[in-house]
Amino acid sequence: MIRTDEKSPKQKQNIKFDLNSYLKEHQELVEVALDKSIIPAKPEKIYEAMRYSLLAGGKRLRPILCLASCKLMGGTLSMAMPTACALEMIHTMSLIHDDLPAMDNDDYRRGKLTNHKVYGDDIAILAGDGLLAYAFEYVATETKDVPTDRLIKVIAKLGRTVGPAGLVGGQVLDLESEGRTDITAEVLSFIHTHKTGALLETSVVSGAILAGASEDDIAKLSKYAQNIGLAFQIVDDILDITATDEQLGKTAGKDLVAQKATYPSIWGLEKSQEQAQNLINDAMAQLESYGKNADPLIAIAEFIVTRNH
Ligand code: GRG
Repeated sequence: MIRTDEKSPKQKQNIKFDLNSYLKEHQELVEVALDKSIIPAKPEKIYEAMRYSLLAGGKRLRPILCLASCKLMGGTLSMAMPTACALEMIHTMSLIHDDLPAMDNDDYRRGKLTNHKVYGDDIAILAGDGLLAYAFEYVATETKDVPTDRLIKVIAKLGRTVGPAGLVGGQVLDLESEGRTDITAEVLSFIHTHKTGALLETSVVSGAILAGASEDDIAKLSKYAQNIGLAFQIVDDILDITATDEQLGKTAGKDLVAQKATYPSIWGLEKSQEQAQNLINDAMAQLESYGKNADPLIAIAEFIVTRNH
């Protein structure tokens, strides 16, 4: 007789969530959606430059966070996919502008020559501007089966995240801090919560808004995302010291050469690692009430502190 109440060997071992397969599957979905999102047209050069950076790979962490959070809150992948693509367009435009000679002056990004190295500074600026504007058009026109009030909330949140209260503000303070030796952990935290954390938080929260999540759920997911955002940046600073050019797909050790204030320069490597781990533990605690449904977001949080690229 077959006993249906008995646990299989797999269940007995309490098999861990397979993040690699999850990331691979979702990265593939995002790649296909991104490829379809921008159809080449005239003038050919600008579409080519926009697609060059948008389709250059990368972890696709922001779109995946948006999709995972929408799913956790009872929504579908298709409800969140246009926003997921827009998040990646915004992220990519910020990388293109960040790499310009007037900013960080980087030659490599995602293992390829930076946009301005291939197309020139003028086209790279315009490719960034094009991606930014198109991101908003894309969310507004392509989102289906989502009530308009939710969509407007998402569009407003995206706008706030990009502007002076988000990425732009963080980048300005970062530029002003260059070459200064008196940068405190508080200033550094302001820079990173704006430059990096804001877009990660918006990725998670916008997925939840699209799914119609309650204020209470949004507050928990926002806290989760703020914590992983800061941990992500601390790990980024650590990797700049410990990883290779090949692992990073860009020049390693740039912060040290530029004598830039980073978490390891303020706290040392060991304390930085410890702080990142504490933030990740706090992030995971926010999701306890969702049980196994939160496995993807929990595993992504763990990945952030253990990644080597
Ligand atoms: C947004 C209007 C506007 C202007 C841009 C240049 C700028 C203002 C802001 C800088 C933002 C920036 C480059 C922050 C760093 C974010 C970061 C940690 C990038 C690396 O992210 P990963 O590791 O990269 O997710 P991949 O390549 O995997 O996507």
